Amino acid sequence: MLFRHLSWRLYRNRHRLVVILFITFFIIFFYYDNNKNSSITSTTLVKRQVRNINENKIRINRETYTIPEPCHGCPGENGASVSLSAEESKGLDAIMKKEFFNLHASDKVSLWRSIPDTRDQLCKSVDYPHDLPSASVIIIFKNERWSPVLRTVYSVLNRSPKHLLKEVILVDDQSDIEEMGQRLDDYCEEHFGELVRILRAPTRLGLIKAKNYGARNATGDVVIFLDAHCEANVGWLEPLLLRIKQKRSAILCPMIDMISERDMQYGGTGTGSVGGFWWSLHFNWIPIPKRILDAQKSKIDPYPSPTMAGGLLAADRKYFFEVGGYDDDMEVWGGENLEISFRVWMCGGSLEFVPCSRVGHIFRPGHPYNMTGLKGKGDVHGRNSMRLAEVWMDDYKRFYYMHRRELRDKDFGDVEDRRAIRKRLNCHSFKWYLDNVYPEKFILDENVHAYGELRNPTSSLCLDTLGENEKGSINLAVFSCQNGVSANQYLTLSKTNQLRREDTCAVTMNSNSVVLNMCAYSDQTQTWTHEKNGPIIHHPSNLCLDVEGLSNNEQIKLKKCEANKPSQQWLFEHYLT
Ligand code: LR7
Ligand code: MN
Repeated sequence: MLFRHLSWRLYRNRHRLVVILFITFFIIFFYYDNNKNSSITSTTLVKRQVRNINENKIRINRETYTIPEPCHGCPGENGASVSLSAEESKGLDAIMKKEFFNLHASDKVSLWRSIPDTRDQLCKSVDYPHDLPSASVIIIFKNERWSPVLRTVYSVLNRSPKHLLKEVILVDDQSDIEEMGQRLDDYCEEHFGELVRILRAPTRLGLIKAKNYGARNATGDVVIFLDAHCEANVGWLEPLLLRIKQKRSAILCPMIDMISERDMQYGGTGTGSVGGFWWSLHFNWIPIPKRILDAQKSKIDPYPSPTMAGGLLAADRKYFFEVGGYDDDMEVWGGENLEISFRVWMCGGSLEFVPCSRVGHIFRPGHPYNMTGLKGKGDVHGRNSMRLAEVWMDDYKRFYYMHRRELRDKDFGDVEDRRAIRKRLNCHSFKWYLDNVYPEKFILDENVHAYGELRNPTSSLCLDTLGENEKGSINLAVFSCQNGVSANQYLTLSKTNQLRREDTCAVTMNSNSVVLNMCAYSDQTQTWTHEKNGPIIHHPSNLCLDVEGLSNNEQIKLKKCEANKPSQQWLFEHYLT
């Protein structure tokens, strides 16, 4: 009887029962899911962010996408540095060794965090036309991690006017990281739809070919390359597109802000530099030459730079290929930035920095991928640079081989296609580039009275840097002469009477010791006079370089000049005047 009564009541309330069961099921499900995510590891953090997005019901669609408000009070907001608890720091050393940045800190930061607007005030009041060329943003990656890659994507989606962003193309250069496979495909399809495309490289391309591959598949008017650990800042896109609209042969670089690899802090960068290069074909920064500053009408106007750092650039897509894209036979990493810099200038285009466009980049002290290409015995930068020197630098390639003697008879592959570009576009010579684009560049055997090794014949000791890194102040020392073979012994007496290497000049710090400093920061009132086989006299002290009592590795000294004293006689390898 009782049973009958109960079953009747249950039957009468059956709809309510279904609802109750349904709710109970959901509570259990969410409880379980939350617990799964309660211990903080990099993957669970990522999952949590994925869930945040679901909760916010974001459907990104080409016309209407919106990205949630930055997460107030969350770690890393407004570009702040992120601290980790002792628990979260576990295993960090191993991560830093593998990834070369703090992945745990990155995973704590929202994928669409806010960052400080680092632009000059003037940039904020520029009115950009609505009608600008459209952009394809190409992000290449090899073994990059989920949170920095997606933060790069979100920063682009978040801070680009919708009507100007044609697409984001992710080029996966055969990453070995599982989460960047199917899971990334699913995530992108679900959240970004057709706006973000993923291309999987058929073989390991290396970053240079990966950029070509991405660009060949792009459909926007303009291609913009980004590394996969960047954050595009407010208003980054419009100034690039406007400049390309004005000049289709301008290749543009945003200003590169710093994201700390240790704690994810976003910091602005100064605008006081342009790109230069060392004759060893490494990139360097130099202070903006006065001639460039003088020509700039407003400090927020784009300004020319002799070279660019590398990765982050915008170009008219068709022009990019007309002027030769990147060299498809360069491997893995390096050299392509100087190659495109020389090429664009020599072939009638220009390379410009755009102060109002800012993009942050995580600078890592190493690479989370294998750097040995198949050719050139693993020295990918060396071989890539040979290719660029052989095609673009004419006789000036001698300075590269001065640094890299061992490469002189090495194979650098076939460069006929690259030389054909030079011919087809009727490009200028490298001398033209040096004279017109980079007149500040010191030419080691032209802007000089004498050059080569600097020998004291009696002792056969030569002045030598001992291979010290010349970025800081280093001692000028002596070492047995190497008969012109060692780049460490290369010195010049410049036309301005500096005792100078490529970018460092000899000066005295206290009365009689001699050091090499960056010439730009050296005391330019310190000069040297010398005649063949005679002494080298320092001014204004009127003391002479003297090897008396010195042996290998010791710092050269200045002593009172004495006529015909053998330890004060010097001979350069070559004299011009
Ligand atoms: O085989 C590879 N395949 C790739 O797709 C090797 C790398 N990559 C990807 C990689 O995942 C990353 O997204 O290529 C991108 C660049 O590699 P990074 O970030 O390891 O190198 P980097 O930051 O030292 O690279 C700088 O120099 C390179 C020289 O070839 C390229 O020009 C990079 O684009 C360049 N990066 C920048 O210029 C960022 C700003 C630096 C400054 C100032
Ligand atoms: Mn990088």
